[in-house]
Amino acid sequence: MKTKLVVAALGVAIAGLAASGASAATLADVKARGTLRCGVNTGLPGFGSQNDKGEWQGLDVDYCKAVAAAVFGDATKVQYVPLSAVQRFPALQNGEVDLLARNTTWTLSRDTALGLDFAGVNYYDGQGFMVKKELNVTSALQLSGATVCVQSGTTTELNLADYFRANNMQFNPVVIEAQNDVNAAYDSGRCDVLTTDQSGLYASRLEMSKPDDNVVLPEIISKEPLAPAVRQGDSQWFDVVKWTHFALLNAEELGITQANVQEMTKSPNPEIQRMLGAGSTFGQDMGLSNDWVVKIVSAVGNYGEIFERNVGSATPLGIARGQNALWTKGGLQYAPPIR
Ligand SMILES: N[C@@H](CCC(=O)N[C@@H](CS)C(=O)NCC(=O)O)C(=O)O
Repeated sequence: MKTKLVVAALGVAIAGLAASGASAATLADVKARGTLRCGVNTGLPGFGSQNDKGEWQGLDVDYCKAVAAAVFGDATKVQYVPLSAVQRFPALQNGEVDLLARNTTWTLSRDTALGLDFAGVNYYDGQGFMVKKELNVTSALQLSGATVCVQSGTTTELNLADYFRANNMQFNPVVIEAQNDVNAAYDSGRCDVLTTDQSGLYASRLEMSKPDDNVVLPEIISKEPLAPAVRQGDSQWFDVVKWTHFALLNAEELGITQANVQEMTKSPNPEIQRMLGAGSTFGQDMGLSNDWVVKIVSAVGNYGEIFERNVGSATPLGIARGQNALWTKGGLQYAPPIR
């Protein structure tokens, strides 16, 4: 009985894949198509948004570019597919995108029931609250009875309910699908509180009519490890995305930058030589070229450069490295070795 059920469920899953044209050979499909289809945010400054020339930019967007550079040696071979929180998982499941790089929290149910694989955390985040300064609130524990604006289809919505319940507090949720509308609802005074990932709060604050009239409260109520994701069941493609992420971290650790990567190919350091393809076949073993890391770092720099360019202290978001510093600098970012 149990076996029959499993077989039936598998049949539905396989039929779903066949109907959508998604296959387990994503790397071959991407190469044949000549572009990577990358699911990104519809517009989250610092992570995935379009500039005034219509060009995509952000930390997640740089991950799309890094994977395109690894596959094609050309970071421009990306077709960006903007997705709302609700749209993102079906788009990956049905093969509309090859990679989802959209401030998506790695959770058990997404990794199992939703059939995704997460390639590694490209930003350690956590959920927070923003309120109007005039409310004179200094802690989230003072928010009982508040009206809270939140985006649907997110972990945010679920954590919000848990937090208020756990602290015996009441709240009135205003649940909205598009983040722009969430921001507008809060800005117009329809809600007392806006809640989302801390990174998103800093981005949202920039979009308020008077950014300085808003304050982000100190409490972080959840773990939001944001991670690029692929469909389950395609280890080769999963490896390409996972090791692109690890290459970006290892490049930072070894001091390989966008500016010096060509020079570094002549380095006598065996670790750097291995990574940049001298005398190794690591790239080829994954279905890429052996200078895959040179291509990635030439296109987007290392992880630290991606971070600073998009969300770091010199950007409007002004976020410190914090937990996103390398493990050698007191942070959580750590990659297995390339050998
Ligand atoms: N990390 C959370 C939240 C992701 C999320 O969608 N966050 C919102 C608020 S920062 C967002 O990106 N909205 C932009 C949009 O949908 O255009 C998750 O994976 O569920």
